[in-house]
Amino acid sequence: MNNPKRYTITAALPYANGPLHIGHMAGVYIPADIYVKYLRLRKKDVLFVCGTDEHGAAITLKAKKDGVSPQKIVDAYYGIIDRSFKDFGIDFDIFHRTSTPVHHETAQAFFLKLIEKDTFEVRESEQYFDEEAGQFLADRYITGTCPKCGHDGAYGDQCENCGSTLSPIELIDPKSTLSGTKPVLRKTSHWFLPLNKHEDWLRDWLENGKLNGSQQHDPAAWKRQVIGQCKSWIDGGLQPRAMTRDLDWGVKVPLENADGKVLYVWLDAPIGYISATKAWAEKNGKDWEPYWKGEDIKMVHFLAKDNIVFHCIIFPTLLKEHGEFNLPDNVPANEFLNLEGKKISTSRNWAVWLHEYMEDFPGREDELRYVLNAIAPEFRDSEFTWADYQSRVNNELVAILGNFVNRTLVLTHKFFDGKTPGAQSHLLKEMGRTDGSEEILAVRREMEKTIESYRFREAQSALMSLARFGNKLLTETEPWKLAKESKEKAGAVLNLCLQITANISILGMPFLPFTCGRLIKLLGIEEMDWDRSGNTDLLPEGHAINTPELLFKRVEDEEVAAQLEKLRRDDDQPKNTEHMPQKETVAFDDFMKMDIRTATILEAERVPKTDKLLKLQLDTGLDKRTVVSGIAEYYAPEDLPGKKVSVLMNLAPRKIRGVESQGMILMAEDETGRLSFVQPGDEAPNGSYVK
Ligand code: B3M
Ligand code: ZN
Repeated sequence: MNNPKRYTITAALPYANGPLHIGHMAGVYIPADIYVKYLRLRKKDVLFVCGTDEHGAAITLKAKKDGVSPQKIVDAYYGIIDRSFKDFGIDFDIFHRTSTPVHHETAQAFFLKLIEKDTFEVRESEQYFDEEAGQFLADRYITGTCPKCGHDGAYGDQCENCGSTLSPIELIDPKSTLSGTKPVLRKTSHWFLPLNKHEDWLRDWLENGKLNGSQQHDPAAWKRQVIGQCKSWIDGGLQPRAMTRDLDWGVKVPLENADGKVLYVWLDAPIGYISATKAWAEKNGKDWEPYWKGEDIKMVHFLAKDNIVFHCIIFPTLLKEHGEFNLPDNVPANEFLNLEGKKISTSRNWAVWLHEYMEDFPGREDELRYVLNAIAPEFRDSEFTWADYQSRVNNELVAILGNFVNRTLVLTHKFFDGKTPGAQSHLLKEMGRTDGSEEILAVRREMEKTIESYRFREAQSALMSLARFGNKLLTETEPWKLAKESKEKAGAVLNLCLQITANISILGMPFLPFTCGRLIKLLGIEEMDWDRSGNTDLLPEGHAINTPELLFKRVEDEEVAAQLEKLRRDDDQPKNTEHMPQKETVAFDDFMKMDIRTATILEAERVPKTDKLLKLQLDTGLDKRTVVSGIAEYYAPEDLPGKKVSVLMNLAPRKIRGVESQGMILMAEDETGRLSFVQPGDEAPNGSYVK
C-alpha cells in the first residue's frame, strides 16, 4: 500500500501473569514503538494499541500456584506491566485489558457472527476430567510420565525433559495437578475451526499477497522467516482446532447449552486489538471502524516468533470468515533474545526485569532502548550480555553521540556566547569540506527506507553515522584552534555541527525519546516534524542555546559486575515475593480448625521411583507418624533426622504412591517454587500448637 490513510499498529498482548523483561522489549515493543513514533513524526494518522491478555491457562495456572483468584493475578500484573511500558516511553494510544466488559462483548459478538456464518464444526471428543475438582483439565493441568523418554512430570502438551509435543492422552499414569487424582475421560463438545478447509486461500494470501483475487499486500515486504514458518505449517497440513474450552475463566461462550465453556484464549486475545480500538475511540470521541474496515488502512502486527501462527493463520481465517475486517498488511515478527548465553527463563529468573533495571539504572531508559534495538533479533536469535551493554553505551552513546553533542554545545558557548553562528557554506568549501546538506539528507532517506522495511537496527546505525560524521568534522577542523585564526571559519563549522545536532533531535526521536526530549530543551527549540529533517537551516543565526549538560553517563565496570552477580545469585534462587498477592480473607474460626503442631523428623527416605517425594517419620509429641512430602529436590534424606518442623496434623490422610501420609509438613514456597521448612524455635517442644 503506497499511501495509506490510516495505520493500525498492534503489539502482542502480554499475558498478565508476570512482569516484563528485556526479551519482550527487544522482540516486540521497542520495534513497534519506533515504527509508531516515526509515523507520528511524519504526521500520519496512526493508532497504536495493546493491552494485557488476561485469560487462558497461563493465568489460571499462576493463580493456582499462588493460591489466589485469577482476577487478583491479572489486576496486580496489569499495573506492573503498564508501569514498565510508561517508564520506557512505549507510547500506546491505549493499553487495554481483555477482562473488560467491552472486550467480552466484542469477542462474543465476533463469535456469534462466525456461528451465523457457519464457520465452525461442532465436534465431540474425549477429554480428561477431574472428578474431585469437578472440571475438565486443560493440557497443562495434567502431568504424567512421558511416553517418549520416561520423564516423570511431563505436561499434557509437552515434555520439558525431551521437548516432545504430547497430547494428554499419551501420558502414562496421568494425574490432575488440581487434586492429584487420576483424571477420567469424558465426552465434551467444542466448536472447531476447520483450518484444513482454508489452506488454499491462506497459501495464496501469504505467498502471493492475493485475497479474493486482488492484491492485498506485498509478500516481498514480509520477512522471509515469517512466510517460511507459515508455509511449513500449511505444507504439513492444517488441522481443525478447537476454539472453545471447558474452563471457568475467560469469555463465556454466548450460546445455550454451553455452560462452563469459554472461548479459546487465542480466539479472544487478538480480538483484544479490536476491543482496545473501541475503548480508545469511546474515550476520545472517535470512530473505531475506519481503523479496521476499508481500503486505505495499513495494519501491522508486531510480535515474536512463537505468536506467528496465531496472527498469520488463525486470526486471518477468523477475520476473513467474519467478513467485515481487514487482514494485516504485514507481520514483522522477531526471533528470540537470549541472555548471557542462555535462553531467558521466567521461572528460573534468568532475565533482566524492566522494573529492576529502572531501580538500578534510573534515568537511563534510553540506554536500554538503544542497546536492545541495536541487538534486536530481527532475523535470527540474538543475545544480550552486560559486557556488550556496557561497551555499546560507552563506545557509542557516550563516545560518539554524547561526545559530539557536548563538544558542539560547549564550543558554541565558549566561542560564540551560546549563540548559533551563521551558516557559511562558501567557507566550508574553502576548507575543502561539504556544507553537510547532502550527507544529512542521505541519512534521513536511509532511515526512512530501513524503518519502512522494519529494519530498525540499520535505521539506528544510520542515525549514529550522522553523529560520527559530526565528530569527524570537529576532529578534522579543530574549531577550538580555528577560532584563533578565523572566528568565521570556526563559526561555519559550528553552525553545521549545530544543524546536525538539531537533525539528530528529530531523527533520533523514535529511538531515544528521552534523550531527544532533553536535546530539544538544550537547543532551545520546539519539537519538529520529520519533514524538517535533512535540512541545514533548522537553527537560525543568533539562536541561543542552553547551558550544555551531558546526555549519557558511562557504565562502570562495577555496575556490570553487580548485574552479573545478581543474575548468578538469582538464577534458580527465590525471586522477591512482592508479586505474590495476598490470598482471599478467611474467618478466624476457619483458621483455628487447623491443628498445626511442632514436630521433629526421626527418619527420612525416598519414595521409590519418584523424583520429588520423601517419606518422613515424625515425632509429633502426640504420636509417631508417617508423612509424605514433596521436598526431595531441596533436601537430602540423610540431612533431615533431627530437624524441627511444623505439621498440619488433621489433614485427611491420603495415599500417595502407595504410602499413607498422615498430615502435611508446612513449607515456605517462593515464586520459583523453591521449598524450605517453616521451623519452630528450639524452645517449642514437639506437639506445641502453632497458631
Ligand atoms: N498473550 C502470548 C504471549 O504473550 C499472547 C499474545 C497474545 S497477542 C493477541 O506470548
Ligand atoms: Zn520426554
